[in-house]
Amino acid sequence: MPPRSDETRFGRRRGIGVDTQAWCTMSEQPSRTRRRLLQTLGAAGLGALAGCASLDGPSQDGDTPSITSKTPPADPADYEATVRAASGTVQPGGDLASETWVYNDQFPGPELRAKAGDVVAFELQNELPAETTIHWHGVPVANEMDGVPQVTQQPVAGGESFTYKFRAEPPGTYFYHSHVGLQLDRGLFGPLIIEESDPHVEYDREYTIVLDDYLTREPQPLFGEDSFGSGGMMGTQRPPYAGLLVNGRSAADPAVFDVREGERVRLRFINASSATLFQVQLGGHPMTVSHADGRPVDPVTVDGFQFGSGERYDTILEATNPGTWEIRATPLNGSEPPARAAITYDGVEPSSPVGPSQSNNLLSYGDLRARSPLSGVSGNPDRTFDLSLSPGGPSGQWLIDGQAYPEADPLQIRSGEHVRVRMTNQSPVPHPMHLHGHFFQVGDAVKDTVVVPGHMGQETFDFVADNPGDWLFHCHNLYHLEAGMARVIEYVD
Ligand SMILES: [Cu+2]
Repeated sequence: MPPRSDETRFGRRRGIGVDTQAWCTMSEQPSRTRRRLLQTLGAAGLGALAGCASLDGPSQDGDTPSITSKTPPADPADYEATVRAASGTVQPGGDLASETWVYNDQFPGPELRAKAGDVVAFELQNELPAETTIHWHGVPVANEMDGVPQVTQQPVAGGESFTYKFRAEPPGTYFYHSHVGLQLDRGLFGPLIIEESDPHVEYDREYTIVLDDYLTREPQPLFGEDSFGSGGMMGTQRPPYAGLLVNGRSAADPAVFDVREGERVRLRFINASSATLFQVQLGGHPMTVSHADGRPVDPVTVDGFQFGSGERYDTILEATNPGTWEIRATPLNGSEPPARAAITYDGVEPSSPVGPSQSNNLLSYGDLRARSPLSGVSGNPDRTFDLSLSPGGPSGQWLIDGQAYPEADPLQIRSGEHVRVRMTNQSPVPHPMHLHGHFFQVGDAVKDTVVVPGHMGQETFDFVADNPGDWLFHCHNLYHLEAGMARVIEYVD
């Protein structure tokens, strides 16, 4: 890996003077060169850029209003919690115990819950022998709270702490995780729930169901001189996992969710895996999808759904079929046995869970209708990016439009713009693409992560540039991210 922390504006090369006049002249240079210069110059260079940047496209004196950068709330926190990253032992069941890195000695990390509108303050205490950060996946926080090393903050050194403060909104099902290297795949993740005051679906109880792909050894990057030769393109997609887990439990000692006959149960499914596309189904029950990536949708009843790393679906279970039933999450891009958990009805004799039958009605993005579509994304966009997703480079990197992060041009936008991103997947494997800091409209759904299928699959999303800052846009397969599949989306006004 290149030594990223030495190359960035949050890096260690401080104290280089910036001649603003010279910088404005430099801004005429190709943007990749500018980016490198900027990275070398450090934070001062950014300020200079803000004063003189020019780029093609709609100008600021057009009809795109300028939008002020979001800042963390000044109000005192309504809810505070400490999230301590440290080594710990996890025991998912069977022979899967390992010593790894976790939050608050729990695996997954503790469920953080807040009410919509609360000011929350989460103190990350880093007791790891490495730098770390926390990213609040899906929550449009102020840029400086987004937890992306070298893009939004200096990583937090071992022995140090950092408090993330933001307003918990909008309500939804989210998760939080380390955004440093492959740390998420060690176990540094947990659910984050922002409660609705007035949900559009009724339910009597709820459970959070976190799906994960689990290693018993330290994760290693899959790219490098040998990866293409040894495994081909598929070999660079994901490591062989020791098991697939529900809430940190393997099928040998599964998580069990109790329900009562007649109840409506909200199940919040989070794909917190590092590289696994899952198909999720229940034994004995259809699933009514009520939220996609935390955003409310018109309820749609299906036999199951597929989702990629970083996606979330909330579903309502109508408990009308007493028994013991299986929740099954089958990997679609791996050969491990499915992740399994059980739903048991109160008062029913324990028995082995009955699995789902063949499904012929799986959710597709076209089934999703957001209750509150994004405003500002109808009509023609102010700016369109056509991006190919492909493998490439001599060492098996993963590219967005031919470039591997961090040696990649930022995608430059202006505040207030309606931006369209069209992606074509020139590889055989799916890519769950995630945009930080914004929701986007994909078809009639509002999401923050969308899977672009393999073999020339295409997806298009639209968003409004309403949260100024530098934001990461990347594949949420960590091994692809680590191999370059990311770009910075940069506001230049
Ligand atoms: Cu990918």
